[in-house]
Amino acid sequence: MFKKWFGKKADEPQEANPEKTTEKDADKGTAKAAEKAAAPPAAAPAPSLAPAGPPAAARSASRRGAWSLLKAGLAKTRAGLKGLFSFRGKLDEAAISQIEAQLYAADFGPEMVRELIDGPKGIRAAWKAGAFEEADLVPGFLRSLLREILTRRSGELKRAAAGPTVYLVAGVNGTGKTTSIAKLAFLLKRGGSKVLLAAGDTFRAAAVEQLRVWSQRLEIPIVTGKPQADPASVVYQALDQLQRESFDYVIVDTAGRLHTQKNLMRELKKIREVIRRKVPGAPHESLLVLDATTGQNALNQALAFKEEIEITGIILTKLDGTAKGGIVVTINNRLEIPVKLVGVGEGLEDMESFQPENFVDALLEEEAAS
Ligand SMILES: Nc1nc2c(ncn2[C@@H]2O[C@H](COP(=O)(O)OP(=O)(O)O)[C@@H](O)[C@H]2O)c(=O)[nH]1
Ligand SMILES: [Mg+2]
Repeated sequence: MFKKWFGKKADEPQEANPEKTTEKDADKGTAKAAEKAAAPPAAAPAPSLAPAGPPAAARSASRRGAWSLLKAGLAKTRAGLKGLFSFRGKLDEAAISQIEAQLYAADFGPEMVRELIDGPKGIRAAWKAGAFEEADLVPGFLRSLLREILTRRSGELKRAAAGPTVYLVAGVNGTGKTTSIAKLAFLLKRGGSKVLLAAGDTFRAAAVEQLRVWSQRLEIPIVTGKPQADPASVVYQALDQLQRESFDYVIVDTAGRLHTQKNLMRELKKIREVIRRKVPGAPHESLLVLDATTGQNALNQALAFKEEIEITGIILTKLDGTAKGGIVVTINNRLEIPVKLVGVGEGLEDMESFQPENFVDALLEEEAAS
């Protein structure tokens, strides 16, 4: 049943697809670019990712930078939701139907739309209780309800209480694993941490090369194996180096795989086992990378992966390439796994830790007021 969106034969590792482009290309040179240009060139990292938090001033500059980044990344979704700001007078059934349709269009997903519209704290209940004499209260109402729902299950990236932290990164091919690893390594390094990369995607030389290029750009060491080497052995070597040279973090890249590829899922389990045995308490996060532009399919991928291996957090990429940013809400709610990082572009700085308040504000800010 997953074949139509996975689209590859079982047990055949998927090929890397660095040329893959998204709708984002159409955005080049537009408002997004202008907004990015206006942002501080080197915003400090999200405090949670730095070993010792940056000073307060840097932190507030960072928040501003991250805020405009997220706002730019969610531009398409926000544009799709702008009808929510147009209601005037008293709310009625027709307006509620329109709200419902817009939430669906933004990929909030059936369960979440039901909760927002018909849940005990939803719009219809509030309307019946007389809370909507003024329909222009809708965006504010949705903002606070969404914040509450998202905060139920949100979380920062975990770190080892003492000693090195290991992050394992997995997912379907082309979702943005390698790029996200580079972005994360960049954030951690900028926060003052010593980072090591492990090129666990040994299936294709090009995949190792891609991570090597990032490692050179970032000036972060990398452990690679021979072509077709057992990825678990590469990870083992990386963990050896981690312990010998006292790194703070190792981030493990893996080959793209489908949950139906049983031998590749076994391989992933083996990698986890090697990590678990070699570093007590590790991996501190097993992160599944999902491509937001695939909408509800991303959710299906996650459900399928979750059946196979333990996933502790989601990296949701390419939010900039979709008008369906509501998928973040769906994923957070349905999976019982928090979205921890969101990717909003191809550049190194285009990722941030997921914070419900910022996300909801960026999603539902009235364009005229921004
Ligand atoms: N627009 C956009 N593109 C992204 C993002 N993250 C990754 N990509 C692009 O997605 C493509 C596949 O990324 P890659 O990291 O090679 O995926 P992998 O196969 O999962 O390792 C590349 O062209 C990346 O530049 C993102 O947040 N936004
Ligand atoms: Mg890759």
